[in-house]
Amino acid sequence: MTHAADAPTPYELADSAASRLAELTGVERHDVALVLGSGWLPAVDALGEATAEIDTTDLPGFSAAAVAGHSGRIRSVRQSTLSGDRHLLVFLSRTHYYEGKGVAAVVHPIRTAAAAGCSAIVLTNGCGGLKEGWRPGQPVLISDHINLTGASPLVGANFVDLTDLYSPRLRGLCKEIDDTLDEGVYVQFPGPHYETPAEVRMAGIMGGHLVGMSTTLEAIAAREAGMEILGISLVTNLAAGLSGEPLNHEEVLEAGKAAASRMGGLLSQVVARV
Ligand code: 8IG
Repeated sequence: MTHAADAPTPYELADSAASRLAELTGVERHDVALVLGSGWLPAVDALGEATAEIDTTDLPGFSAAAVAGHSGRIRSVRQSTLSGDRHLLVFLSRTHYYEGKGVAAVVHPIRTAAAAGCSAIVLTNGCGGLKEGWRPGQPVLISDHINLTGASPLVGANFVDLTDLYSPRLRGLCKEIDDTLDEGVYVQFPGPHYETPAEVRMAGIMGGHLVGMSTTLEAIAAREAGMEILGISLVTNLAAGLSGEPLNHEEVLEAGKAAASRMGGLLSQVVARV
């Protein structure tokens, strides 16, 4: 036996968190999980009726989050659809890789959602946009990603396939709802600093269209857990060097407020059809 023999594995910790979540929310199983990124919080009320809201720190394995516009809370939302009620598990914030708490902490919500019964997850983020013509406030479907963190949530000889990581079926549903939606490749930088203009050019040469500090590690963990994944970026700013102006966090929050009703409508419609 190693010294870690009595420490829970990340999967056991997620099982404990899911059990406690069921107790605290009174919801035995959740159906679809959503993780809200920068600028997405104003869209949450469109999803349905909040039946419970808890602090992440009420659950095993979560630590406190602290970024303006994020709150370390988890909401259980009941959505009434033609095919009956479904229970959404909404993470109002995420743990970012740049917080230095380790990759296991970054993906603990994902594993908890899977353990809570979720078969699909919607990963949202706010990010910088590279494509000509994209404007702040514009949603973009993530078609694929490039993970520049150099990290993985998986440990050991666990060779998980990442083909079609971002579900073509769910992207298709989004386009049925809004046929103006564009797609792009999301590039995760480690952060917390934004990119230099040269790094943004590099991301473009590599085939990227969106630059951010989240999502890819979560998507990998969600794939490992067998969940269907939808990734949606809100372009909250043009990537560094493209607008002639420095980046700031306020424009991110502003773009979110301005886009809230469109984002809320898209999210609630797609979640109803997942
Ligand atoms: I909001 O331009 C947001 N998050 N890396 N670059 C990176 N992260 C971001 C950006 C951006 N905008």
